Amino acid sequence: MTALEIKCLIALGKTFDYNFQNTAKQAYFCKTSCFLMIKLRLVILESGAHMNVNERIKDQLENNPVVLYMKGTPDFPQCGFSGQTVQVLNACGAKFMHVNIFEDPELREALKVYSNWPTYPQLYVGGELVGGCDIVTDLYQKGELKTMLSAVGGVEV
Ligand SMILES: N[C@@H](CCC(=O)N[C@@H](CS)C(=O)NCC(=O)O)C(=O)O
Repeated sequence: MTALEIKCLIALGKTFDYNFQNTAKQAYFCKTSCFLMIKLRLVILESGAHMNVNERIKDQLENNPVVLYMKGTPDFPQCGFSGQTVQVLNACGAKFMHVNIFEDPELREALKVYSNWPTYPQLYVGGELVGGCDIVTDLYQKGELKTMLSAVGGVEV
Protein backbone atom coordinates (compact mmCIF):
# COMPACT_ATOMS: atom_id res chain seq x y z
CA MET A 1 0.00 0.00 0.00
CA THR A 2 1.37 3.40 -0.99
CA ALA A 3 1.76 6.46 1.24
CA LEU A 4 -0.97 8.18 -0.76
CA GLU A 5 -3.39 5.31 -0.15
CA ILE A 6 -2.57 5.29 3.58
CA LYS A 7 -3.21 9.05 3.77
CA CYS A 8 -6.54 8.58 2.00
CA LEU A 9 -7.50 5.79 4.44
CA ILE A 10 -6.65 8.02 7.42
CA ALA A 11 -8.67 10.89 5.92
CA LEU A 12 -11.61 8.56 5.31
CA GLY A 13 -11.30 7.19 8.85
CA LYS A 14 -11.49 10.70 10.30
CA THR A 15 -14.57 11.48 8.24
CA PHE A 16 -16.07 8.23 9.57
CA ASP A 17 -15.60 9.21 13.23
CA TYR A 18 -16.92 12.66 12.68
CA ASN A 19 -19.97 11.96 10.59
CA PHE A 20 -21.62 8.84 11.78
CA GLN A 21 -24.61 8.94 14.00
CA ASN A 22 -26.34 5.73 12.99
CA THR A 23 -25.47 2.37 11.52
CA ALA A 24 -27.49 2.74 8.34
CA LYS A 25 -25.57 5.84 7.41
CA GLN A 26 -22.37 4.12 8.42
CA ALA A 27 -23.05 1.08 6.25
CA TYR A 28 -23.79 3.31 3.28
CA PHE A 29 -20.65 5.35 3.82
CA CYS A 30 -18.60 2.21 4.30
CA LYS A 31 -19.79 0.84 0.96
CA THR A 32 -19.09 4.14 -0.78
CA SER A 33 -15.63 4.50 0.72
CA CYS A 34 -14.71 0.91 -0.15
CA PHE A 35 -15.76 1.64 -3.71
CA LEU A 36 -13.69 4.84 -3.70
CA MET A 37 -10.64 3.01 -2.32
CA ILE A 38 -10.89 0.38 -5.05
CA LYS A 39 -11.19 3.12 -7.67
CA LEU A 40 -8.26 5.00 -6.16
CA ARG A 41 -6.13 1.85 -6.24
CA LEU A 42 -7.03 1.29 -9.90
CA VAL A 43 -6.16 4.89 -10.78
CA ILE A 44 -2.81 4.53 -9.00
CA LEU A 45 -2.10 1.25 -10.82
CA GLU A 46 -3.15 2.62 -14.21
CA SER A 47 -1.16 5.83 -13.83
CA GLY A 48 1.98 3.92 -12.86
CA ALA A 49 2.35 6.18 -9.81
CA HIS A 50 3.31 3.15 -7.68
CA MET A 51 6.42 2.54 -9.81
CA ASN A 52 9.68 4.42 -9.79
CA VAL A 53 10.69 6.25 -12.95
CA ASN A 54 12.87 3.48 -14.40
CA GLU A 55 10.17 0.89 -13.74
CA ARG A 56 7.72 3.20 -15.52
CA ILE A 57 9.98 3.44 -18.56
CA LYS A 58 10.49 -0.35 -18.65
CA ASP A 59 6.75 -0.92 -18.27
CA GLN A 60 5.96 1.41 -21.17
CA LEU A 61 8.56 -0.20 -23.43
CA GLU A 62 7.64 -3.78 -22.53
CA ASN A 63 3.94 -3.28 -23.08
CA ASN A 64 3.93 -1.18 -26.25
CA PRO A 65 5.67 -2.23 -29.48
CA VAL A 66 6.16 1.36 -30.70
CA VAL A 67 6.68 4.24 -28.27
CA LEU A 68 7.48 7.84 -29.14
CA TYR A 69 8.76 10.03 -26.33
CA MET A 70 8.09 13.51 -27.59
CA LYS A 71 7.43 17.13 -26.73
CA GLY A 72 3.67 17.67 -26.85
CA THR A 73 1.19 15.24 -28.40
CA PRO A 74 0.73 13.87 -31.94
CA ASP A 75 -2.17 16.31 -32.45
CA PHE A 76 -0.31 19.20 -30.87
CA PRO A 77 3.44 18.72 -31.08
CA GLN A 78 5.36 21.37 -29.17
CA CYS A 79 8.64 21.08 -31.05
CA GLY A 80 9.41 20.85 -34.78
CA PHE A 81 11.51 17.67 -34.38
CA SER A 82 8.70 15.89 -32.55
CA GLY A 83 6.16 17.15 -35.13
CA GLN A 84 8.26 15.86 -38.03
CA THR A 85 8.71 12.45 -36.39
CA VAL A 86 4.95 12.12 -35.92
CA GLN A 87 4.43 13.00 -39.61
CA VAL A 88 6.90 10.33 -40.69
CA LEU A 89 5.28 7.71 -38.43
CA ASN A 90 1.83 8.66 -39.74
CA ALA A 91 3.12 8.38 -43.33
CA CYS A 92 4.01 4.75 -42.52
CA GLY A 93 0.57 4.14 -40.99
CA ALA A 94 2.22 3.49 -37.61
CA LYS A 95 0.25 2.62 -34.48
CA PHE A 96 2.21 4.10 -31.63
CA MET A 97 1.96 5.10 -28.01
CA HIS A 98 3.25 8.57 -27.24
CA VAL A 99 4.57 9.99 -23.98
CA ASN A 100 4.55 13.77 -23.62
CA ILE A 101 7.74 14.40 -21.67
CA PHE A 102 6.49 17.85 -20.60
CA GLU A 103 3.95 16.02 -18.43
CA ASP A 104 6.63 14.00 -16.64
CA PRO A 105 9.77 16.08 -15.89
CA GLU A 106 11.31 13.23 -13.86
CA LEU A 107 11.00 10.85 -16.81
CA ARG A 108 12.34 13.54 -19.16
CA GLU A 109 15.70 13.45 -17.37
CA ALA A 110 15.72 9.72 -16.47
CA LEU A 111 15.13 8.54 -20.05
CA LYS A 112 18.19 10.46 -21.26
CA VAL A 113 20.29 8.34 -18.87
CA TYR A 114 18.38 5.09 -19.56
CA SER A 115 18.87 5.45 -23.33
CA ASN A 116 22.14 7.39 -23.27
CA TRP A 117 20.46 9.75 -25.75
CA PRO A 118 20.35 13.43 -24.83
CA THR A 119 17.44 14.80 -26.85
CA TYR A 120 13.77 14.37 -27.81
CA PRO A 121 12.03 12.91 -29.70
CA GLN A 122 13.12 9.32 -29.01
CA LEU A 123 11.51 6.48 -30.95
CA TYR A 124 11.52 2.92 -29.56
CA VAL A 125 10.53 -0.09 -31.64
CA GLY A 126 10.27 -3.47 -29.94
CA GLY A 127 11.69 -1.94 -26.76
CA GLU A 128 14.88 -0.77 -28.51
CA LEU A 129 15.87 2.83 -29.16
CA VAL A 130 15.83 3.61 -32.89
CA GLY A 131 16.85 7.26 -32.56
CA GLY A 132 15.60 10.81 -32.88
CA CYS A 133 14.08 12.83 -35.69
CA ASP A 134 17.10 12.71 -38.04
CA ILE A 135 17.55 8.92 -37.85
CA VAL A 136 13.82 8.19 -38.09
CA THR A 137 13.47 10.49 -41.12
CA ASP A 138 16.48 8.89 -42.76
CA LEU A 139 15.07 5.38 -42.20
CA TYR A 140 11.75 6.52 -43.68
CA GLN A 141 13.45 7.95 -46.78
CA LYS A 142 15.35 4.69 -47.28
CA GLY A 143 12.06 2.77 -46.98
CA GLU A 144 13.28 0.88 -43.89
CA LEU A 145 11.08 2.41 -41.21
CA LYS A 146 7.84 0.71 -42.25
CA THR A 147 9.59 -2.68 -42.35
CA MET A 148 10.88 -2.17 -38.81
CA LEU A 149 7.43 -1.12 -37.60
CA SER A 150 5.70 -4.02 -39.36
CA ALA A 151 8.09 -6.51 -37.73
CA VAL A 152 6.62 -5.66 -34.31
CA GLY A 153 3.01 -5.30 -35.46
CA GLY A 154 3.23 -1.52 -35.26
CA VAL A 155 1.46 -0.70 -38.54
CA GLU A 156 -2.29 -0.25 -39.13
CA VAL A 157 -3.67 -3.10 -41.25
N1 LIG B 1 18.89 16.19 -34.13
C1 LIG B 1 17.96 15.84 -33.08
C2 LIG B 1 17.13 17.04 -32.77
C3 LIG B 1 16.37 16.95 -31.45
C4 LIG B 1 16.80 18.03 -30.48
O1 LIG B 1 17.81 18.73 -30.69
N2 LIG B 1 16.02 18.15 -29.38
C5 LIG B 1 16.34 19.11 -28.35
C6 LIG B 1 15.47 20.35 -28.51
S1 LIG B 1 13.75 20.02 -28.86
C7 LIG B 1 16.12 18.45 -26.99
O2 LIG B 1 15.36 17.51 -26.84
N3 LIG B 1 16.84 18.90 -25.94
C8 LIG B 1 16.80 18.31 -24.62
C9 LIG B 1 15.60 18.62 -23.81
O3 LIG B 1 14.80 19.51 -24.17
O4 LIG B 1 15.41 17.97 -22.75
C10 LIG B 1 17.09 14.67 -33.58
O5 LIG B 1 17.38 14.12 -34.62
O6 LIG B 1 16.13 14.27 -32.89
